[in-house]
Amino acid sequence: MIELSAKFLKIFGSAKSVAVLTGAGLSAESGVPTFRGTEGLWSKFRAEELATVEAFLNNPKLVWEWYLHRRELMNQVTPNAGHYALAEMEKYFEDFTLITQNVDGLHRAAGSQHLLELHGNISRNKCLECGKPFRGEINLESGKPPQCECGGRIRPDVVWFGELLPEKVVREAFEAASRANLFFSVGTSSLVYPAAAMPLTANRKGAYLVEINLEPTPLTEFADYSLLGKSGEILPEIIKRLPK
Ligand code: BV8
Ligand code: ZN
Repeated sequence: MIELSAKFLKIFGSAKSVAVLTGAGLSAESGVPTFRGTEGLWSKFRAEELATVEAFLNNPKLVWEWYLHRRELMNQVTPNAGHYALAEMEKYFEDFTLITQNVDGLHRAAGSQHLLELHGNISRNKCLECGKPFRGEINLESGKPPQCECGGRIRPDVVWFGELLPEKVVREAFEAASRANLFFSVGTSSLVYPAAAMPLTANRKGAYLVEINLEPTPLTEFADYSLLGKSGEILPEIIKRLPK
């Protein structure tokens, strides 16, 4: 049984506007490797080698192989109790926004509606040049990435390092963070910007900031309440305390 602070429960019971930022830690219990953990996806490769436009232009086959491998993985995993708890939480607040850095689609699969995907979605493809969505088969036999009608190269529809996040999604996320009474940062190492700036914005604008993570992060010192542990265990405990 996880002890929850009385102060937190009071705020949780009276909050009107809630926002949540999630990272790879939320999907870890579904079997999706995180990025920076010891078994992290990038332990073999470094982010810069793969999740950048340069890497793709340099070696499209390698980058596509990495994404196809991860897509394979995503097709075999299902949401965990943490995803379902957040989908449940959404129903209890008139203003609830789920902001995710994850590209695995598990929040939508768990039933979350008001979802902002900051870094795109690994199941979607688009043209590098004209941005048009591409629904065709990704066949690497030729060694070159599939081509768009415009002649451009097809890439995964995710945001790479050095790329801007979708403008509308970022604006809505910062607006949600700014008006939140209560902000949860869950399962993220709080290293990647601009996502990592969102909990800080919420805190600065007066939100009660809760961090749920396996380990402390650079955000921990700013958190009003820090819960160390598994999101798949802690979030369901919190949901149990929702006003019936
Ligand atoms: C941008 C999609 C404007 C792709 C991702 C130098 C040059 C260029 C850019 C920069 C630079 N310096 C800084 C920047 C900005 C850069 C950045 O922030 N870099 C960091 C690393 C320093 N950001 C960008 O480039 C962004 N764009 O700023 O554009 C610009 C333009 C030009 C130049 C400057 C700025 C774009 C960032 C988006 C990159 N794309 N992913 C893909 O997935 O392949 S980021 C990637 O990291 C994922 O999206 C992931 O979600 C995200 C963050 O990682 P986390 O989710 O936090 O995962 P991580 O493994 O790190 O941590 C997991 C945590 O969970 C751990 O703490 C662990 O303890 C915990 N955990 C584990 N299990 C559990 C758990 N917690 C609870 N329960 C558990 N069971
Ligand atoms: Zn195109």
